Amino acid sequence: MVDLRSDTVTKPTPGMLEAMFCAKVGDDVYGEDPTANRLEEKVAKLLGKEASVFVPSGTMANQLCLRAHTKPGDEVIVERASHIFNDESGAAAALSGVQLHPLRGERGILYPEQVGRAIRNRGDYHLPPTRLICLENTHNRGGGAIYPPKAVREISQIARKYHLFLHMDGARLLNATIALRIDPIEYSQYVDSVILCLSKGLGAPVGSMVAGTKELIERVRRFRKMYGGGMRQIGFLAAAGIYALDHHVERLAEDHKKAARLAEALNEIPGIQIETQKIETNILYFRVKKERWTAYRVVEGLKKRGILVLLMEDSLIRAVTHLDVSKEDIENTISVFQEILS
Ligand code: TLP
Repeated sequence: MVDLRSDTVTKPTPGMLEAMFCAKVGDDVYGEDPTANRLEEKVAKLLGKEASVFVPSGTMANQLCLRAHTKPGDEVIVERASHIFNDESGAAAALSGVQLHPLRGERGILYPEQVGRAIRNRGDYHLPPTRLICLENTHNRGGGAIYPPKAVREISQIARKYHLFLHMDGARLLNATIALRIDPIEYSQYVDSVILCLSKGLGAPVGSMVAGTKELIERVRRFRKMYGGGMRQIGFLAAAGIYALDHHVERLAEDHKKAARLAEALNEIPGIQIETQKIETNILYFRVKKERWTAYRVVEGLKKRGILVLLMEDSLIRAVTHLDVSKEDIENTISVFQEILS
């Protein structure tokens, strides 16, 4: 099977499994897991933040930040197609009691003027107080779009001016920094909290990191416990994260090349319309525009021939490249597409 549904599907490599097997562990709820502590120090340093904490998932990482930054009744500015708005099962309302204020970005990217205009006037108590702005980098439903660091800097200036917090859902932050060849600090310096996922393109089986000030991370730890995310001998998982950061960051560039190659070839096939105008990282979206062919039929046809892609709402199809998809798999995928749509 060539599984292009998501970069979350990667399985640990033999080297990663070896690192997990050899991990020194302790009880992390008591702060005694040496490997988890090492990972947390490593990620804090990578992102130029005072502290970081390991959490089970990207969703929990985002939600802990929302909870730590806000009070019930606050408003949070998000992008209309963001993961926090669409893919976290309504958690912001259920767990933090906040109202999300979605703005429509360009490929998921919000522009500073637009954010500035959306901030509520605090003098009027009809209005919910804006407390937090969330940016997603890279933007998943935006087709792996990269936030321009300049836009993040300008949005951070607006946030500071209005005393708002700024959060970055950097589930795929390192895809952005590898593509731009910049230090992750070029983003993290502007935000109060940043998350990154170890379990996507980096190839670890589980885990995400939240980074910020010591004070914020203490609050996040408390809420992590409250949400049932306080785990025990997590060094086995943290070891996979350390291995991923040591071995799988630079190689993200290969995933970007594979996505670009796939998009270029799909673009040549009559009946396929690539939605992602510009392939910047490892995610692409496309539609099927061929008589008698539905997106469902294409997805099922591919599946029968060993290719998995994701059927989204509105007949959009997503393909994501990652560690477990080789160049040959991409060429094979292209041939299968040509065959079934010819
Ligand atoms: N995204 C998953 C699905 O939930 C859609 C995927 O397959 O792409 N932020 C962003 C930008 C994400 O894309 C995801 C996962 C998360 C957060 C949440 O991560 P997990 O799945 O670890 O909760």
